[in-house]
Amino acid sequence: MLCSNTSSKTALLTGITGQDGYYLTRLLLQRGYNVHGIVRRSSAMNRHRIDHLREQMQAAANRLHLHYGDLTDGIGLMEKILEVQPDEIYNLGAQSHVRVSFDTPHYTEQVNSAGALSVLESARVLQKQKPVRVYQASTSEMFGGIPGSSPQSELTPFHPQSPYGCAKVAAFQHTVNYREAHDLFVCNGILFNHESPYRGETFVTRKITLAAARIKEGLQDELVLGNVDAKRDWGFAGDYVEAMWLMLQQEQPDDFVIATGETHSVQEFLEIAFNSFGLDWREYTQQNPKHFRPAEVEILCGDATKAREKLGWEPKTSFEELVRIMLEHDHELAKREKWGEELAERP
Ligand code: NAP
Ligand code: G4F
Repeated sequence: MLCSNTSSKTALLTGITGQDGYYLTRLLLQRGYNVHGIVRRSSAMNRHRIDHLREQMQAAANRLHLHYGDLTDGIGLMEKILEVQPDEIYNLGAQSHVRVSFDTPHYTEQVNSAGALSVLESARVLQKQKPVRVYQASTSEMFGGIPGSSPQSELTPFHPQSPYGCAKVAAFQHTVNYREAHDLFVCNGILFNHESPYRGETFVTRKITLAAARIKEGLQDELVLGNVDAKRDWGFAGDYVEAMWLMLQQEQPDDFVIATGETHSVQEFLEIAFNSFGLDWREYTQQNPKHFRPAEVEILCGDATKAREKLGWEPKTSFEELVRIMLEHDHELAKREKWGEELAERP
């Protein structure tokens, strides 16, 4: 059951510059929210998705505000949260790359676990002044790999297989603890992989759709991957942010698995992507050990029955449609890149 009047609410997002930040900000602006986003300083601009959103939603752009901050700077974060006084906080910020977490385990722990704790502490302090609700971006990587434990639901034990997964389990547990110890309205969304044309370019789906399109246009010769046997439950990010929002509109806080219930291998993804351009993926794909992980989660497949029954949420976009949307987008990008090169070569 929904219990909200969304018209003049204020939301604060960490991770607003990422894939989910784009889709969630779009949804919140469409629903009349004032949206505040934490962006971290980097030497190159990291706001291309948000800039695109401002262009797409010019009429709502005055309700979108960005602030510098970092999940590793807990005091600055709390100051910002107390200043903005949000009704809802969505903690989407993370070092979100599983392979990279093996190279940067301490950093990943600081951002993904201690960072989440800083958000919860800020909400605990803010709650003394006004009610606040918090969404924590938990993940199917927390399930990791126990043979025979698929499909995974809210009742499946965690067995993370990476520093990323371990840090997210800690954040999950902190979130549950703040709910129980401090009576905070906090929810864990245990989201399975979700993708889109705004997906980061080093995640496997986007890496494949970009490469297939660029190979089709003669801009690239090969695609170098790791384990193509792994299976994932891939959904569309636009559908999944709806579930995040729904969790914070309920009467009681709770944790929910969000997934499609279908699983596909990386190889299947490759086949569909390359076939759609009339190409054979085997002719263009190499494997390199640097893209393998010291420990791999072999199969993820989620059971989102609880979300369907309690939130009324279900995915709207099929796997085939998701791949098609990503391919169409990346083919357009490749064609533009090719025209650009051809124009530059003209005398
Ligand atoms: P993403 O595209 O990689 O975005 C991550 C966001 O976190 C970016 O805005 C990034 O900023 C920000 N960030 C990174 N380090 C930070 C720091 N130290 N301080 C503040 N912000 C920082 O990830 P996503 O796919 O949108 O995922 C959103 C969240 O859901 C993440 O927490 C991820 O772990 C979790 N999740 C994702 C999936 C999925 O399949 N996409 C599934 C389950 C859970 P920059 O732009 O500056 O890098
Ligand atoms: O696209 P991936 O890097 O996603 P992964 O590791 O499943 O993590 C994503 O989903 C999680 C939810 O379960 C999120 F929490 C996390 O933040 C992130 O969004 O890799 C998917 C699969 C893996 O099995 C990987 O080993 O693809 C395999 N793979 C094979 N070659 C590759 C590659 N992955 C990447 N990134 N790059 C490769 O070249």
